Amino acid sequence: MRSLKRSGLSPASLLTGIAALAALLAAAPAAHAADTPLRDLAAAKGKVIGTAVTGSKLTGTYGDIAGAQFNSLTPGNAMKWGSVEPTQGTYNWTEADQIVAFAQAHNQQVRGHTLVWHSQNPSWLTNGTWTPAQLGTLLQNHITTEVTRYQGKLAAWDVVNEPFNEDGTYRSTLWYNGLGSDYIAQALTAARAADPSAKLYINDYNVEGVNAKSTALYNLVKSLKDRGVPIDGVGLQAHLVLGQVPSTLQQNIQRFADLGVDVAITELDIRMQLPATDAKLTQQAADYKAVLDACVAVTRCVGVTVWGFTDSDSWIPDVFSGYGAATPYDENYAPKPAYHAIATALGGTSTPPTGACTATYSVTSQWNAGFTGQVRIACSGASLSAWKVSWTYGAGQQITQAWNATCTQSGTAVSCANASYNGTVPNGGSVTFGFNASWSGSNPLPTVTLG
Ligand code: 9MR
Repeated sequence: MRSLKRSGLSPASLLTGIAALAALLAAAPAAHAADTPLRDLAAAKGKVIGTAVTGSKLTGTYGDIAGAQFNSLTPGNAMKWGSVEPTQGTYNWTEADQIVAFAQAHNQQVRGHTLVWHSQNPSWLTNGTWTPAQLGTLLQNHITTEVTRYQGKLAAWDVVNEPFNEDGTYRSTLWYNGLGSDYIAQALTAARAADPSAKLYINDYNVEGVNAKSTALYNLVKSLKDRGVPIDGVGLQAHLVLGQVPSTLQQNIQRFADLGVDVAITELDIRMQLPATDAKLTQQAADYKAVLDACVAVTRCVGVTVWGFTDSDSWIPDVFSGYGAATPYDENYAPKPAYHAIATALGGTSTPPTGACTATYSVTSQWNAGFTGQVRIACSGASLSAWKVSWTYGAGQQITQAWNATCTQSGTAVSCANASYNGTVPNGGSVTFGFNASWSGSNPLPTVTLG
């Protein structure tokens, strides 16, 4: 084994090298290695590209993609009242804190979600009998406690979630029934007092196009502004159905912008009846692009958050029986046509190298003279019956052993072909092979070519 002294590497430069490698690994896109991460494309357009996340999943490939591709995170459930105060007066901030820490470590914004809702409240709250005065105090204290905890750390809060019925009347909830529609102004005012730096939003679904519900939201925002109640933005959730992006989406975004508030697409997903076919995935890509295009076209549309980036972390199959495949990555973390459509709408140019199959190289462990690497070949909207991947190393890396593939290295050029038993990669599936190698100097990730 090469000693530090003989390698000429000081401990400090070795540490720098490891830090650089860690940065590269964190930045390694899950799509084709040459693709520009979505967050870089979005940043160049001054937009946010976000995803809802589950805190316990933020390691491994899920964590790598969440960190590398998105510049904003929304806790899918972790900040809801039922999560943070399951017993009255007893708080559990573990998952919410974890997501905020992950976001800070990855230079990401956080959207707080959500303070006032009719759903996912603790049972002590929903089962209690409260006077209007008590309800007002509970609401005020909840908002003050939670918003103060994250004061200065969040870009935005979905203060009020889903206040309207489809016909534009107020939804009958614990809050509306006890406090009348003024609960909305009370909540916004309390949130502003607790964190003057967070943008305050009202968030709802089926308000993406111009319709009775979005017009009710429009009229509410207008009257709040007229009254001087703090309101900075509206969240259009955008839980959409394949082929049904509202034709008035951009017009609707524009009318809120003209009112003087920001607009965010906060929970985008586009569900289809399973099984997913190439035609449906192509339609879905067009739908994703239409939503991104509408946001990019309006300056005050701050960005788009997807409600889970992978089909393995989506609420759709649990709620809409027979539906799914609603997010930009499949269940095996292979980017779908929708991923590439988002990239294209954000100004990217890359497309999958071979149909819709991609090869992703990663270093799974590394020590002072050696490392273990892995390549994953994943297909979505395409399939393979045999595969070959190749890459070129910088000087100093030499493969010593491979498994689940036959690899040859000549100088710096590496070529690996499938083993007899894993040449088939079905649509929606993936295969992985691994190798051990030696390295010296530095160990940057190469660009892998499939085919
Ligand atoms: O993604 C959330 C899911 O894990 C929960 O089971 C569900 C319960 O209603 O809430 C989901 O998120 C919702 C979001 O907070 C508000 N808009 C609708 C979303 C989907 O239900």
